[in-house]
Amino acid sequence: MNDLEEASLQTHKSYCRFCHAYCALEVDVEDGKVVRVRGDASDPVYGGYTCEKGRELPSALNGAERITASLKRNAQGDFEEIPTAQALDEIADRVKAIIQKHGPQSVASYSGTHAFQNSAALLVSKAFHAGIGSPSYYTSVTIDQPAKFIAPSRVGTWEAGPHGFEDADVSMMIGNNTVVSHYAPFGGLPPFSADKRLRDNQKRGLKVICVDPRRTETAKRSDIHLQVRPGEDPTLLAGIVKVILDENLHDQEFCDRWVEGVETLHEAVKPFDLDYVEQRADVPRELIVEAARLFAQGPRGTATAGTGHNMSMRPNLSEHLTLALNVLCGRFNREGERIPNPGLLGPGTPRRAQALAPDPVFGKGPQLRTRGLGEVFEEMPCAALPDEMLTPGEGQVRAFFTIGGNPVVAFPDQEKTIRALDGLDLFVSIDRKMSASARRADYILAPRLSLEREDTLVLADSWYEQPYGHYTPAVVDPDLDVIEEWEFYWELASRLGTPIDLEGGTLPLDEKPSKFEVLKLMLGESRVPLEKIRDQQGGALYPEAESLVQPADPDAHERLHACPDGIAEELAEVRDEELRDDAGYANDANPFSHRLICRRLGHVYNSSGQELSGLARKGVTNFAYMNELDVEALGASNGDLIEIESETGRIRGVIEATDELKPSVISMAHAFGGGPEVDGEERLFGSSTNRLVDSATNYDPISGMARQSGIPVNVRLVSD
Ligand SMILES: Nc1nc2c(c(=O)[nH]1)N[C@H]1C(S)=C(S)[C@@H](COP(=O)(O)OP(=O)(O)OC[C@H]3O[C@@H](n4cnc5c(=O)[nH]c(N)nc54)[C@H](O)[C@@H]3O)O[C@H]1N2
Ligand SMILES: Nc1nc2c(c(=O)[nH]1)N[C@H]1C(S)=C(S)[C@@H](COP(=O)(O)OP(=O)(O)OC[C@H]3O[C@@H](n4cnc5c(=O)[nH]c(N)nc54)[C@H](O)[C@@H]3O)O[C@H]1N2
Ligand code: SF4
Ligand SMILES: [Mo]
Repeated sequence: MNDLEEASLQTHKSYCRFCHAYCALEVDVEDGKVVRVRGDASDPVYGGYTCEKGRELPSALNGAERITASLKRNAQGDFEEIPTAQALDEIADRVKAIIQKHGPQSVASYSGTHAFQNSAALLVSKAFHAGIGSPSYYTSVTIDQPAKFIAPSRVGTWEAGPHGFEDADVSMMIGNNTVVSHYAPFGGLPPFSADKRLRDNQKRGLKVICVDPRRTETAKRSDIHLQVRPGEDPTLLAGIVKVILDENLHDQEFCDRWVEGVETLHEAVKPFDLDYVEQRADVPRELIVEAARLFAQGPRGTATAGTGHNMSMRPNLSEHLTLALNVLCGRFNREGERIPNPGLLGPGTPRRAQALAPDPVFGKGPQLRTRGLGEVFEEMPCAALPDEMLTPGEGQVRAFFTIGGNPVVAFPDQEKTIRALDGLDLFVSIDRKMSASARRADYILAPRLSLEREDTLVLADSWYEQPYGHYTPAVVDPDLDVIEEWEFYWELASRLGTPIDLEGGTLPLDEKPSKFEVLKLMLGESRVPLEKIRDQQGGALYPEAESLVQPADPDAHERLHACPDGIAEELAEVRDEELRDDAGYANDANPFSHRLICRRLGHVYNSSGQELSGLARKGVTNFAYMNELDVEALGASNGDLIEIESETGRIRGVIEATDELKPSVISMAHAFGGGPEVDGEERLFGSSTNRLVDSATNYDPISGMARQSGIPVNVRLVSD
């Protein structure tokens, strides 16, 4: 590098927003362009870690596939560039007319995974909807793991929170592969430099139990791997709970003081004896007992679950039984202990060693017209959104905004989703590329991307096991006519004259506030002032946020519910299911030979990344991974095409043999492929497993979650 080049090169601290792990970065900028990123080795939490996706950020910002100007569909159906301000005027006029004619409920938003990466998008969008009086607010949480909110809301919560990971003796990870996904619920393996973190903790003695139908990267490192039959977590977990209670391995002192319903739960799991569980879940009884004893022995550490069992049938029951393991074994922080995840941005209220009453997050608030579904934790369930677009009458969704999401490949029942989107009066997408969904929109607004935005760690605030914070300025300005996701809602609200009320006050509508002002109003009073985090370069620890668990109120009387209403009944239903087909699968009238399960691939993020050449090199199709014996039985070999058919749809996939799966299981990533326009090009684009998913019959009655893993399918060899 010569002196001149060196002079124009600047390095800034920031963080990656390709996924929810937010790795701290050093970003090299030359002539206003990001040319390189690397992990910030001085960061106290990440220590310099990045993954293959984060390292492609320069091409995500500068790549040819980036939408660099807002687009409008013309009368011929083609997209034409339009100034963003003009697009906003036109959109606002159309929204006004739609609200006048059909009421506010007809205007809906869906925030997908990339909306979560903009720290102001979600809450401003939600407040916009409240401001126009529309309950039609949807996010990807309701096609992800809504059971994570539902289960504790039925059980009650422990104010001082669950044990953390860093001092755990045991960790049970169920349908969760954090070393690849960089996702874990609190108490599980923190997703920050996860691989090294797992290794370091195992070195100090942590024991790991993994529950997964695939011998994943996590399973390979585990002390015990329970290779459960897809969808049979309720049975397996009921069996583990039964062993713990039969053998009196639970924390009796904790349960006596703080838990009710232990006997009821014990009674409800009685029919799940080892013979039955072994046969149904296909896990050797010795391993079930060993896992139960190892977990119960603890004494510290939690059971946590990822998408695996949440995508399967009965997610609320599985998530409840996961939580029940923690409740029975008392895996909560006690008086005088350090709170592992104090968070910086929440209010500084004390955390006491006591139970808080259950407060169900469902069954109240507005109802939908679809399948008896309604609001869950103040959101509407995505699985019902296409029906709400298609069903005529009052409340029909006519105007739809998708923000950093791709419903065509992410929502259950692709055919219905496409029909619903194509029938809208107005469809606006904010997306950086011409995704399978964006290509169906009336307007595509070009977003300001990560590294071009100021942001702070709102979503992840309570995920850190240290008092960690990071506020990044925008590192570059793209010099394009682009918009932030929250600005879209502010621009609409200012044109409609509707309020955006946030925690700390109302957004001014006459003059656009700065992002900092928006974040301040959004967060209200925070434990560490946002100014302080903003003024610090890079990620840092804020020891003043450290806190210890306070004693319980002397008259604390609430208790955690080990077996809230509905759980015993659901367990009884599970036990009543007939084990019908050869593979021992329950509850399916039709004899399907295989089960298709979900998984994540390291080099892409749902439907993002496939378009970047550096990542595409690692594969552009979502291989259908299957056991060698299954491949042989088809008379096939690696690279051959198969047709995979469920009760309601069919896709094609490229075979890849693996010994990580038992026979009869196919493991395939979702969010590949596109609409019918890429049919026949599975080798180039993959295919959408959601074409196999039926949202109308196999769904959870509380959250609407459809069965998106453990999908019963048949397979046959086909030719190109
Ligand atoms: N069968 C099955 N279905 C599933 C799942 C499964 O395991 N199996 N998983 C479910 C889960 S957990 C989730 S979260 C959903 C995901 O559902 P979605 O969030 O709807 O899907 P993504 O593919 O993540 O969509 C992200 C979109 O954001 C765009 N994007 C990328 N960067 C930016 C940016 O900086 N700004 C903006 N505005 N847009 C950007 C991408 O181009 C892409 O179109 O899918 C669910 N669907
Ligand atoms: N690289 C990468 N990272 C990602 C994503 C990505 O697409 N790529 N997506 C992001 C998103 S949106 C999310 S929500 C998180 C999800 O994060 P994780 O939940 O950790 O996602 P996965 O890695 O798919 O792990 C799910 C596991 O569940 C297993 N599984 C499938 N069916 C069953 C079942 O019936 N029972 C049990 N016990 N296990 C089952 C699968 O084999 C798989 O190993 O990851 C995020 N991170
Ligand atoms: S894990 Fe990878 S994609 Fe996720 S934040 Fe870190 S570098 Fe970015
Ligand atoms: Mo997700």
